[in-house]
Amino acid sequence: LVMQNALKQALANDEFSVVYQPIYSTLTDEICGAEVLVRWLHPVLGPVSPDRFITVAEDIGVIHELGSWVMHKGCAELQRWKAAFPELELHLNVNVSGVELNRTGYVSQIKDILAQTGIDAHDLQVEITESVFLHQPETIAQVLEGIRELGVRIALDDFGTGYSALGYIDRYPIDAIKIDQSFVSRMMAYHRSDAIVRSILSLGRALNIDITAEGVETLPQLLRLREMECPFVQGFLLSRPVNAEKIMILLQCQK
Ligand code: G
Ligand code: G
Ligand code: G
Ligand code: MN
Ligand code: NA
Repeated sequence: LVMQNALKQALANDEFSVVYQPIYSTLTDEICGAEVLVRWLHPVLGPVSPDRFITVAEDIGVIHELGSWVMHKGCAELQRWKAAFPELELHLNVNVSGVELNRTGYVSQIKDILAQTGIDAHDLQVEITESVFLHQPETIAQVLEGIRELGVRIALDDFGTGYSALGYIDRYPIDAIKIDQSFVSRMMAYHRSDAIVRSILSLGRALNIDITAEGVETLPQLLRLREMECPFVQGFLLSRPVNAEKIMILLQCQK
C-alpha cells in the first residue's frame, strides 16, 4: 500500500529516470541499438527495482502513463543519437507489458510518440514476454497486428522461460527473439544449454527472426555466441545499463 501511494505521485514528482543498455552486433562489434530500462528513486524507499514496482503500477493503472513516458523519453533520446551520428543505424528497444497492450488506443499512442519524436517506426522495437498471451489473446493478436502495420518491430523477451513459445512464433508477427539470460549463463557449463541456444539461433535463421543473446557476462560466452553466429548480444560484459550521456560517449568512442 505504501508503494501504491508512492507510485501514484512518482511521475509528477519526477522520481523516474531511464537507463540504456547497449545492444551490439557481433558482425561489426559495434552498438546497433539500446534497450531502455526504467528506474525509480523514491526519497524515502530509495531505489526500487522495476521487478517489484511494474506489477504494482499495472495493478493501480499507472503503467499506461509510465510506459508512455518511458517510450517518449527513449525515442527522443534515440533522435539525439541519430542526429549526432547520422551514419549509424541505431534502434531502440522498449519493454511493454500485457496490460499496456490491452489498453484501447495503444497503437495510436505509439504512432503519436513516433510522430512527436521523429523516429522511424522501423527503428523502434517493442519487447513483450510470452505471458502477454495468457490473457485476452484475441485482443493481443489485434494490437500486435496494429503495431506491425505501423512498421514497429516486435521482440519476444526472456525467450524460453515461459509457456510453449513456439506456438506464438508460429501464429504471431514476431520479428526478433531475445534468448533469456538463464540459457546464456548455463551455456558454457552444460551441453544441453549450449544446444538450446544453438537451436534457437537456427530457428531464427530459418524464420528470418533476429536473435539477441541476453546476459552475456563472460568472454568465453561472447566467443561461443560469435562462433554460433548469434547476430546480436547484450550483457554486463559489453556494458551495463548506463545513462544517455554515456551512450553518446560510447558511440563517439567507436567512430
Ligand atoms: O532493468 P532491470 O534488470 O532491473 O529490469 C527488471 C525487469 O523490469 C525486467 O524484466 C525488465 O524487462 C523490466 N522493465 C524495465 N524497464 C521497464 C519498462 O520501462 N517497462 C516495463 N514494462 N518493464 C520494464
Ligand atoms: O532494417 P535495418 O537496416 O534498419 O536493420 C539493420 C539490422 O538491425 C537488421 O538486422 C535488423 O533486423 C535489425 N533491427 C532493425 N530494427 C531493430 C530494432 O528495433 N532493434 C534491434 N535490436 N534490431 C533491429
Ligand atoms: O527482462 P529483461 O530482459 O527486459 O531484463 C533486462 C534486465 O536484465 C535489466 O534490468 C538488466 O539490468 C539485466 N541485465 C542485463 N544484462 C545483464 C547481465 O549480463 N547479467 C545480469 N545478471 N543481468 C543483466
Ligand atoms: Mn527486455
Ligand atoms: Na529478457
